[in-house]
Amino acid sequence: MRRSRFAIRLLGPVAAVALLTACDEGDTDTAEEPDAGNDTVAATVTMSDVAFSPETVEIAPGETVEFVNEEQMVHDVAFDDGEASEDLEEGDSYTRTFDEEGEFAYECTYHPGMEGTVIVED
Ligand SMILES: [Cu+2]
Repeated sequence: MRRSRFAIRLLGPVAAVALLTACDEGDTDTAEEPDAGNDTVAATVTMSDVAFSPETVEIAPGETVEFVNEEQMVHDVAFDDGEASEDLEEGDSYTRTFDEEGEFAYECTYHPGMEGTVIVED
């Protein structure tokens, strides 16, 4: 009786470690996925300290912006026009190519006040 209880207690931590290991492998796989298309990235926006940096980027029509999450906190990139990334974990990136001129505001839906703008003009 005592032995089987001891065995059950041991299984808890082992299962937790197995789960963590599985998550790590998942992250690695996601990071190795190729970016959508092979458009040239004209600007990179990083996510760290619960902020987009730089908050405003200016590009020309047809250029691509890359958003990279550099911290251990899930963020996303949700544009006012409806375009949005998946949830981005540390090391994940999202790219969007802008063909039209205009100002494209976006935010992280998880963190109020975490927002930025992409300005597209010739
Ligand atoms: Cu966020």
